[in-house]
Amino acid sequence: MRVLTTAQKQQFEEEGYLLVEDLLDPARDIQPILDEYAEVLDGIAQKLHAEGAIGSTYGSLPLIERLVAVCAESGRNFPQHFDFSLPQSGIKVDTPIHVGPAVFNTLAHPRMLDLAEDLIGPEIYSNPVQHIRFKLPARAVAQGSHNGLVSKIPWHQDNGVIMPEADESSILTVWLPLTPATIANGCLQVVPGSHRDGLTPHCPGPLGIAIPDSLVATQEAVAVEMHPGSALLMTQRTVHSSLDNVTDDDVRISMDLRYQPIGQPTGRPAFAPAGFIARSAAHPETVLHDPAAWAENWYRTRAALAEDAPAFNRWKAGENGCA
Ligand SMILES: O=C(O)CCC(=O)C(=O)O
Repeated sequence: MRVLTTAQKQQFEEEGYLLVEDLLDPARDIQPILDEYAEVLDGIAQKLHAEGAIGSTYGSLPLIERLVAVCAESGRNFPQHFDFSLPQSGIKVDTPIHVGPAVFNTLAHPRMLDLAEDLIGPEIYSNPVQHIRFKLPARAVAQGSHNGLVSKIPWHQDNGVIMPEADESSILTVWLPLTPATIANGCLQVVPGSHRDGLTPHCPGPLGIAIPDSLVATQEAVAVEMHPGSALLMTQRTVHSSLDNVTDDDVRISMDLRYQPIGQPTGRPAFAPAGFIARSAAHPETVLHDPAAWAENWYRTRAALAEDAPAFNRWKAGENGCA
């Protein structure tokens, strides 16, 4: 079923991004994801309490308040415990990952796939470059190295953080807030039309792989505030970043998912076993429907990468103008 109008598709092509309101239903589609993560947080809080790292499990608090309390008191964050992907270095056989059924059901949600079909056609592959981000207020962020799953993300193109094999692929990013995304709690900002300028050089830096600010038309950037259930679409060349969460007690929770036509390189060959065919008109029998099988594919990927982790991106300090 079509989701986008011709005018919306045209806007996406021209601007490189599109805000789609009310794609999913917050009560029916988003709440089960938050419930699943509340269970993950409960496990973390119980363990920290048993270790004596926190004086209370904060079991009576709702998800956001509980996460802030647990992180602030323990001085620790748990991005990898929530994420449904793996880090780009240091993967071990027991690196935490959460690949639960509510997450899979979101990746495979018929409305998501209808939306993707409008832009990339009926042969749809779920690209395994994907994350959940719990963007914390500064007082709950653990001191030490920056982590883009809990803090701001610098200017980049998604094409810039994957391998060159996918430079000609048509990867669609669907960014989905699970709680309101506001300027105060660190929503995304995009540079309209930036997808037309090709791949801009990126450099490794303290906030991760980033386009140097001098190469970004920051004065043209648009901050995109969003409601849960709406979706922000971006091409793989759209320049974007996220703002800092400057609230005292709010957490911006979001998923970023990616879809592409079946058969094109994903740009993350290291995660190959974890990608899957999400919809196929030509070969419906190849579609993955089983959340447990998907989870198992991630566990297999993790085991393989614990043995041998290849490169995850192309940029190196000291090359291509990078300091
Ligand atoms: O959610 C964020 O803060 C950043 C997300 C992002 O940059 C992406 O999905 O490519």
